[in-house]
Amino acid sequence: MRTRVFKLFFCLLPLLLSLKPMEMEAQPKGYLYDEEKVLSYDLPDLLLGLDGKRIRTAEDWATKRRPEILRLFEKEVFGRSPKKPNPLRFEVVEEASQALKGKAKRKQILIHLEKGKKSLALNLLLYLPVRTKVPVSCFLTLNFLGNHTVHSDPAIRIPTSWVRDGNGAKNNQATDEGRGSRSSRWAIEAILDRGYAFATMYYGDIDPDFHDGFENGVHGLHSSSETNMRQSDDWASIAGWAWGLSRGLDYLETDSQIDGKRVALMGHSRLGKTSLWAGALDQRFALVISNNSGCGGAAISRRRFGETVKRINTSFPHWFCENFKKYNDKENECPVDQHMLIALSAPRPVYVASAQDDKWADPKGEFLSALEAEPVYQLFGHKFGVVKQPPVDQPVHGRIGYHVRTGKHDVTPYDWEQFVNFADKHLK
Ligand code: GTR
Repeated sequence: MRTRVFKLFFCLLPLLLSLKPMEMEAQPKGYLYDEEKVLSYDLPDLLLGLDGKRIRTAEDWATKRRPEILRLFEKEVFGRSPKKPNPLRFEVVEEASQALKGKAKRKQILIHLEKGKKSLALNLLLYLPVRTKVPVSCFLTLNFLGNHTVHSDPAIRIPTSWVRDGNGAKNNQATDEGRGSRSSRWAIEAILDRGYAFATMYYGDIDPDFHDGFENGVHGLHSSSETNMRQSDDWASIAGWAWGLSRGLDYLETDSQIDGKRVALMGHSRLGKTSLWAGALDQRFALVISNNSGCGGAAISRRRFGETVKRINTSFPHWFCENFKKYNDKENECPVDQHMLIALSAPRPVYVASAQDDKWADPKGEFLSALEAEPVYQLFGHKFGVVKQPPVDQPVHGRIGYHVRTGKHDVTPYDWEQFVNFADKHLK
């Protein structure tokens, strides 16, 4: 009997070890995970202008409705961001013609931001494929734990800005121990093999991911002590990270080896919300990908499936602008919903990726946003190509791309394979 219990314990050990606190939190209790219980709702009309007139042409969308919706998202959801800074200076701090076993060239760039006496520097890591004609298309991404965590390459610089503890970080400082700890999420070699450059920035360089009263990062850079009174539509952290992505693109546009007109944005989870907002604000991004972005990203808020507006505003009070809190438990009163955020990418190709077990992010709601955004793409003569959610692991690559893969909240090589296929179709 004793040996049987012992054996059972050892059989279950890998499962027990896999239940780390973060994963256990993935589906918090007390929220809706049952499709049958989703209440009916009406989405704000994507193509009805604020003047009551219906939008019927691509031109009317681009000149009338798009700016209206963009302003609503600024005012009610993400907050208003400042313009491109001046001066903006780029410094190549490290360069190697042979990296990743000869597969890549590596460049590390500091993006220097200045405002009066204050300054901030953002690290950008860039790998370029060696066997491709330049200029090349590029994926630009943000990472959660520092550039050095995306690959075990010993030359990647370690951030000096605030980092969440764990994965080699101690006392909110990254260490060498974290090197490569998140490499499973970044199919860098596969991306290079397909002829794309890969660029990444650490989101904490741009703005630390905790409620610091908006004193540090890009918010601190822009605030002045006399007028530190925040307005209800001032930018919060997601808008800050999105603004940082545009600074990354500012650099990429100056690099002769990169085709600045073919830069694809990719972000996961909170950074998937960020890539959608960055792509909406900055139309220089040629393609936009959101992976498992959920509430405040691709998922329809009015469904209240998984994470809700109230819950996200409570757990992460620094992500959205103050006005967004008005919609806690009042999603139906918000003048926008997330299909409109997807539509702001139009007519550029946009990709929404979900994971079957990531109920917290509402895979069905993520799909429905993509579907509901299609009428705008149709004004430009583009299609999505489906009317109902495709089965798992069966990607659809119209001008809008979508897949729901088996598995949990994560970024996998399978996801990257679909993103690169999608980019091949639309960027090459
Ligand atoms: C969760 C949050 C989600 C998602 C995720 C992440 O805790 O509730 O909205 O953004 O974090 O970014 O990993």
